[in-house]
Amino acid sequence: MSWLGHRRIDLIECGSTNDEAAKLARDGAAHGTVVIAERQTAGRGRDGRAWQSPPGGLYLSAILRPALPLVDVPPLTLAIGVGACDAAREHGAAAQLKWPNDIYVAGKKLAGVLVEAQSQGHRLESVIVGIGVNLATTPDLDTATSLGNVDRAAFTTCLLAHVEHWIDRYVATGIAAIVPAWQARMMANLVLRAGELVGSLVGLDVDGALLIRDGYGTIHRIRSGDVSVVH
Ligand code: BT5
Repeated sequence: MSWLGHRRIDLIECGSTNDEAAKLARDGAAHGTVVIAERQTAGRGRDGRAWQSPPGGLYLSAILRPALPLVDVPPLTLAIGVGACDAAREHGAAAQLKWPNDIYVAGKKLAGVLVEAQSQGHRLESVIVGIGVNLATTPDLDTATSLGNVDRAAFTTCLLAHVEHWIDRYVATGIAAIVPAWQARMMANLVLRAGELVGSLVGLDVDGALLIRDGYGTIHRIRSGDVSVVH
């Protein structure tokens, strides 16, 4: 039984589908509700960055109400990346995951994922999963690429099916099934910075912690805190 997108709200334009979905979630919208816009005027990335959202792309946000404690939300974003990567591959792109959650093709960014949790104290109210994918239009950025002329409706259905599959696996089995799937799709040779530490991405530990190898060959486990991509 598919549940992701059982209720769909299609908009011509909005500021950010994540904001629209958050409003709907506050008003009680059900688990699996999806908001899609043809263009966004204030599309957001992480940490206040902008997401270029010209007509022709896919801008989608899903409301999830998973029975998970708040601490289990960050690994959920890895599962969503795996699903988005698979949808792009099914449409012919040699897509890979760039840590933490970007979808890259031949060194350029095809899609991004923005996950935002809404909570009351320690209780998780909802998770808003925002996914932006460049389809017919490539944004005016040297670093961006697009999937090209795919059928937008068919791609949307495919994306929702893959993302649903990986959310279900995560909720059913925890991080165990996600780590190997994520690693199998990840971009290697990435240099990351975590505080004072600069080193290459090794992958994920069995519990989802990030593994970074420093210049002396020592592997460090990073559980939380700010990690950025150097190149
Ligand atoms: C992301 O942020 O990659 C998350 C993007 C999520 C967008 C979706 S669209 C639906 C939903 N509603 C929203 O308002 N957001 C979500 P981040 O990792 O911070 O990457 C942002 C960076 O990607 C920017 O600073 C640019 O360098 C680059 N960028 C901006 N627009 C792009 C685009 N359309 N394609 C490729 N790269 C882009």
